[in-house]
Parts: sequence; structure tokens; C-alpha cells
Amino acid sequence: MRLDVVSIFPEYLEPLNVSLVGKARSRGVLDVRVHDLRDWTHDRHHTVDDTPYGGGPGMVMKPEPWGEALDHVLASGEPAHGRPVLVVPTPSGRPFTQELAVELSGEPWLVFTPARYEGIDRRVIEEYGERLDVREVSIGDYVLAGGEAPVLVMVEAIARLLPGVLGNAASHQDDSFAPGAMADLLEGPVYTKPPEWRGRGIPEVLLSGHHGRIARWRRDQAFARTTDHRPDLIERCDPDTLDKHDRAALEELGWHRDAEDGHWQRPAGE
Ligand code: 6GU
Repeated sequence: MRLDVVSIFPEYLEPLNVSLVGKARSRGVLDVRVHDLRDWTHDRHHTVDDTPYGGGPGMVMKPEPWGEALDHVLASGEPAHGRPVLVVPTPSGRPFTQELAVELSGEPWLVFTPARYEGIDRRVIEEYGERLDVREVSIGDYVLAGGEAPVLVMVEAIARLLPGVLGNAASHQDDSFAPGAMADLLEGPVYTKPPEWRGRGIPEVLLSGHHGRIARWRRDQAFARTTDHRPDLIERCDPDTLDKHDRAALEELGWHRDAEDGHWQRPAGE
């Protein structure tokens, strides 16, 4: 997979040389190219921003450097890569989810355009939207000063899904939020050696060697954790994906099924 990132802070993307993504690069699974947007300015001050039309606070990124930068990146594509998907990080984008990470991990070429200030002149997104699949994406309901940290987040989520990047192919099948498997439940606690640490032991069942009981215990723990941290995931889960044991586990946690639509719910305040 080829990844291009255009930014006024190319050094912010140094973590792409480290750890999992760095290894994927050195193994040739990922071809990452970071570009400095200011390389496509032509004035002495390398200006990339200007005041917003209509007034208001902050500055807006000028369209010309972005246009030249993106034209350069697009022209550097090898025919085998086709056209890239353009990923535009913005707090007003669609949520970045595991589902989108899986989808983007199947693309041969992604171009990211992390912005600073109040964002990029809208005409840039319109212009490239006529030629490319453009995804405006947010990584959560909070506001960051720029899109570089979101690019690091998204690239890590995507890169670990590429074949040969994670050691064990099974290791992302039961990720929290992976479609299927532990379908939309948060993962419960994990333990390793030593068997006793500061007087604290390991749940007996994990030492039993009884794979069926271990799987059942893990799922019960996942229901408990999801109830505490993300009850919305239980409320919107498809009740038909739950077996008899699952239903008993949820009832134990104070959930009951809605008489109308069969979805699980809990009385408010529980
Ligand atoms: Cl993608 N960008 C910025 N600036 N803030 C964010 C974000 C993106 N996602 C959540 N907050």
C-alpha cells in the first residue's frame, strides 16, 4: 500500500518510522511518502493561510499550495496504483471506525491532507472530489489543533490490518469493534505470569485448561465491561446474534429485552 501525507509539519509524522508502521515500511508492505506543503508556496514567507471570507476568527488554508501539492502527488502515481482515495481529516468529518479502517486497508493508495487553522478552502475538496473518492473523517468528538495526530491514528489502525504486518493473523479477529467474533463487545481483562503479583492471583478459570469455560468467562467479562463503558453498544446489538448464555449474562447485569423491538435495554440510572 502506498500512503502520501501532505502537511506543514512533516516532522509531526516521524512516528510513522517507528514500531508497527515503521516495520511495515522497512519490510516493503507500506510505501510512506511525507511532503511539506510549504514546498508548493512561492512567496518569501511560504504563506499557507489567509483570513476567512465572511469574517470570523482564525485562518483558512489557501487553495493554491494544496492544489499544486496534490497535483504533484497524483502525477507521481504508478499506473498500477490507479487513483488514490483522498482522506481529509476534519472534526466535521464522518466518524473513523474499524469498519472504515478495514475498507481503507483494501485500497492500494491513500493520500492524507492534515490541515491546521480552521481547515482548507472548500474549493480544494470540491475540485478533487470530482476526480477522486474523498473521505472527510473525524477521529472523535473533541477538537484537535490539526489533522496530523488523526493521520497517525488512522494509519496505525489501517496498517495493522495489512497482510503480514501483525505477527498473528488471528490477533485482530477478536479486536473490540472487529466485525464478527466478539461482535461489538469490548474486550475484557487479560493476565500473564507471574501467577501471583502483590498478593493478587489469576481468575481460577484461566488456569483450568478448560477452553469452553474460558471462552464463556471471557465473553461474560466482555458483557460486563461493555455494560460499564459502552452500554450503547449493547442497546444497538442485534439480539439474534446472542445465545442462551449471552442472554443470561445480560440479565444478570440488569438488562432486559424491549417488548416492542426485542433490543436490550436497562432502566435509566442502573
Ligand atoms: Cl480529524 N481533526 C481535528 N483538527 N480535530 C479532530 C479530528 C480531526 N477528529 C477529532 N477531532
